[in-house]
Amino acid sequence: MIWNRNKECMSRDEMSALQGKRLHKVVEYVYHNVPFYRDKMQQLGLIPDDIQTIEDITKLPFTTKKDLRDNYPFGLQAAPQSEIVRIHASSGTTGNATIVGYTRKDIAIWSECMSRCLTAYGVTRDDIFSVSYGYGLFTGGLGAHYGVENMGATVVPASTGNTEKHAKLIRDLGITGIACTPSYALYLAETIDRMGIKKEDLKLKVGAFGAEPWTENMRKEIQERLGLKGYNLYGLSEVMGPCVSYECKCQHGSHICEDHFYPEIINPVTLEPLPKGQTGELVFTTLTKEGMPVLRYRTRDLCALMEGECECGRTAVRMTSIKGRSDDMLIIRGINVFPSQVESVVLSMEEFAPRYMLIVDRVNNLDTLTVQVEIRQEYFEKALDTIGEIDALEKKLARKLQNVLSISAKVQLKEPNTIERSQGKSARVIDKRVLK
Ligand code: DLL
Repeated sequence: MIWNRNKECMSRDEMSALQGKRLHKVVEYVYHNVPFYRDKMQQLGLIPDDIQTIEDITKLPFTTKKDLRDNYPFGLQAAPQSEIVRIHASSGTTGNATIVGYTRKDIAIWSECMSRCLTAYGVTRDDIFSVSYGYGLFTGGLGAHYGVENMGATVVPASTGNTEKHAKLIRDLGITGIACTPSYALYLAETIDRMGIKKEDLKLKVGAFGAEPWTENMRKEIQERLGLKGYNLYGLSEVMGPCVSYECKCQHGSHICEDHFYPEIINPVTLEPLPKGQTGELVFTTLTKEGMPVLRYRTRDLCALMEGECECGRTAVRMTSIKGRSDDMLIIRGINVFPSQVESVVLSMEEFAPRYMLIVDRVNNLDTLTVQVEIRQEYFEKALDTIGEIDALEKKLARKLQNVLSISAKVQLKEPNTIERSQGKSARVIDKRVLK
């Protein structure tokens, strides 16, 4: 089944013509409504009429997460506040979140694209679908939720946490589909085992997994343990949320909703477009968004584009799985974490030297984060006499980190000069997770 045959199966010429028309419109719209884009275009000597076809896109400037951060909170918003019906936020690199506002039309397009994904996975109105991405500022929960409702299937807004209760609901309600991070799916499988629930007692058929990198081995393990078929779901808040691309039954790359999100692949160093099929940094331009459109947004995700019709009948261009990042962003329990966010917290506390280390691990399929920080020599000599004081300082840092990162971290205070100094570029992260 195909949710929107008109758009998902367009001929290349029709698609390019539509993209060109939409690109011109969005460029005109941001030129008149977002001073940031107008300034950037003026610096390049561009006016909206210079952008007529989709090929003209390479004339436009790039947008980065730093641009969003520098214009925090609403600087890149194009629609008036009265038109914004929802706001989501994603991690910034130094504590300031990236704020994304959506108009009613944006939410309708998001839901439509999410319904395309679910239909490609084989979900129908008869399915009961549980959404176990976090609900809240993160786009995962509400994004997937609206897509399920939009297509008329039944949504169970299970969210994360409370896994035993969730496992019981999956069995008792005969839940047939689940949307969550792949690592949460493995954790759920373990919980189900521990509770003595058998795979045969479950009706699960489909999993919509994303928000973090995962491998074919993880897919196999999840499928085996939960008795379902796992599909990739990709997206990012700055562009929309989950729904930007999705696997079909052929599972040979993820189809991009390219009538709404135009993809390019660039060399992250020279910023030049790369020839078709080469791996580089994925860049998106939103073609229809009203709330916060982005022009040539650098995702930092590394992948390649695959053209040509897929056996499923869709013509929409596909992207390979994400091969890595061109920056230092970590994804821990589905949440984006930048080492610089930890640094900003450490530097804000006089008790600490600017020496820290993030240790990321995966224990029983759950990501853990440990932050080691060196206590400043003066402070160590003067103030830290008792275990109680060390304990209080640990708790204070843990609280601040939780506030900034939105996930909990275990804090380990270190004596002065004990965190290993690296020779060249300082290594701040030890990621022990091996994605098998
Ligand atoms: O993670 C949106 C989302 C929610 C996607 C639920 C899929 C499912 P952000 O928090 O802004 O948004 O993080 C976006 O997560 O640039 C990738 O690095 C990574 N990512 C998202 N989906 C995948 C995936 C959501 N399927 C960042 N595979 C992106 C690998 C993914 N990485």
